[in-house]
Amino acid sequence: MKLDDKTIQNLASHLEQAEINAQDVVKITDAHPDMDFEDAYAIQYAIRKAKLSRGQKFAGLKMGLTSRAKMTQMGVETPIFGFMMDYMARGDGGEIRIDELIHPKVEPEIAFVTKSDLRGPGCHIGDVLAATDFVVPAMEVIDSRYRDFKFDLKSVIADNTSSSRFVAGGHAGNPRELDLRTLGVVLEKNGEVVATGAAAAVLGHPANSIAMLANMLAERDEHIPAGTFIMTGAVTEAVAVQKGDSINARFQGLGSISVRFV
Ligand code: OOG
Ligand code: MG
Repeated sequence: MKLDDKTIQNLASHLEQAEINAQDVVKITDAHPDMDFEDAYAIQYAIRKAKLSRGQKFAGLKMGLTSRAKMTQMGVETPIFGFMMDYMARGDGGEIRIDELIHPKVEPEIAFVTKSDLRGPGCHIGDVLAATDFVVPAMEVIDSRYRDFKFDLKSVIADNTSSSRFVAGGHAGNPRELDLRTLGVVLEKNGEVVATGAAAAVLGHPANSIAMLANMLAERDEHIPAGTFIMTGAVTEAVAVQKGDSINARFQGLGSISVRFV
C-alpha cells in the first residue's frame, strides 16, 4: 500500500460522488502516480462499504477485461474484478435512464450463478462447472467515471470497473450441457447488428473467468459464496448508446435481452 487510509477514503468518496452526480473526473493516478493495485482495490472496497452502510444490497460480482476485444478497446492487459449493487439492476425489456449516467456503453456477457462455494488458489474450470447452478445471459452497462473512458488499470479498479447497470434475462442454461465456447452472441442497436462474438472470447471459456476470480479473491482470503451472480466479462467490444437507442443482445440457445435508453 502506498496511500494512507484517509486518502483511500477521500478517493472512494470522490469516485462515488462522480457516479452519483453523473459527473466525469480525471483518472486518479494523475494525482496519485505511485498508488499500487492494493490501493486500487482498497478504494473499490471502500466504495462497496459506503454503499452497504447506506442500506444498499450487494447483488453480485463481475470480471472485466477478460476478452481481447475489451483489452484492445481499453488499452489494458489484465482482467480485473468489481461488484454490483441492487440499485444497478434493471429488468429485461426495461428502460435505462441516460441522464443518470455519464457516457454509457453496453456489453453482452455470460453470467454464472453458483450453488456451492468456490475457493482458490488452484480453482479451475472443472471446479467452476461443478459449483455452477446455471448460466444466464446478461447485459452490462458500463459507465466509467473517467473523462472519455480514459483510464489505466489502477484507476478503473478503484472506479469499481465502470459498473453502473446490468440486466439478466433470456433463460437459464446448464453449463455442463452447453458448449460455452462456441455459444454465439449478437448485439443489435436499433435493429442493426453492431457486434458479434463467441463466448470463447472470454479467456477461452467463460468458466475460466470465474476460476480466475476465485483465485484472485483467494489472495485476499476471500471466496465466491454459494448463490453468487457473477458476470464473466464482455464477449464483444462495448458499444456506446444514446438517448432513444434500443439494444437487443441475442445469445445462442439462451434467448435474448432487450433494453431501451430513455
Ligand atoms: C472496464 C470494465 C470492463 C468487461 O466486461 O470487460 C468490463 C471498462 O471497460 O470500462 O466490464
Ligand atoms: Mg463488463
